[in-house]
Amino acid sequence: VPDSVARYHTHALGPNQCSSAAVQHISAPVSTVWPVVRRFDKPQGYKHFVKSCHVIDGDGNVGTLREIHVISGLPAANSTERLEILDDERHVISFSVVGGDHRLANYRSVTTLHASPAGNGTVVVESYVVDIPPGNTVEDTCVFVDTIVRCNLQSLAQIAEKRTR
Ligand code: A8S
Repeated sequence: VPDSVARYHTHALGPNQCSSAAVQHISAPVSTVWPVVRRFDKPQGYKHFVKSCHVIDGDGNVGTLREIHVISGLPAANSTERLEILDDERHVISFSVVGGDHRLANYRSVTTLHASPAGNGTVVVESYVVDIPPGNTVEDTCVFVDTIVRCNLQSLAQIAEKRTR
């Protein structure tokens, strides 16, 4: 495991929190994937659950706040999120959930891109920490979040691979 993975994806867990990670291989270079991932103001560029996004405060640097609205059918309406890390050299982005009408309190994720050791591709690692909602189990919570994260990473792969062809 590269140092950078251990460094960014090791999370301290509170007593009522859970954490997991997903890995996605993309057949497109980091230089194609990163411009999509780094747009804190435009998560709907690859996250299909996001219907709209408005920057509430900030200029795209750390501390910027956005409000997203999600598509119907989810147990959520909107979410207020803060940009925690944006590192264009190391290809790291992280945000935390600071409010909103949903059940994922204190959600925080970190996404890192790595040039794939095999050649022209990218390996994306995304990990998260979240509070276990009252009445839910660790298992339920991880299944729900893992599903969203995996959908987002698959969609990212499709978009980046299309741009590479
Ligand atoms: C992300 C990751 C997640 C987003 C979750 C897990 C969310 O936007 C959705 C449904 C919810 O119930 C919570 O990278 C919330 O965006 C799709 C509104 C936060």
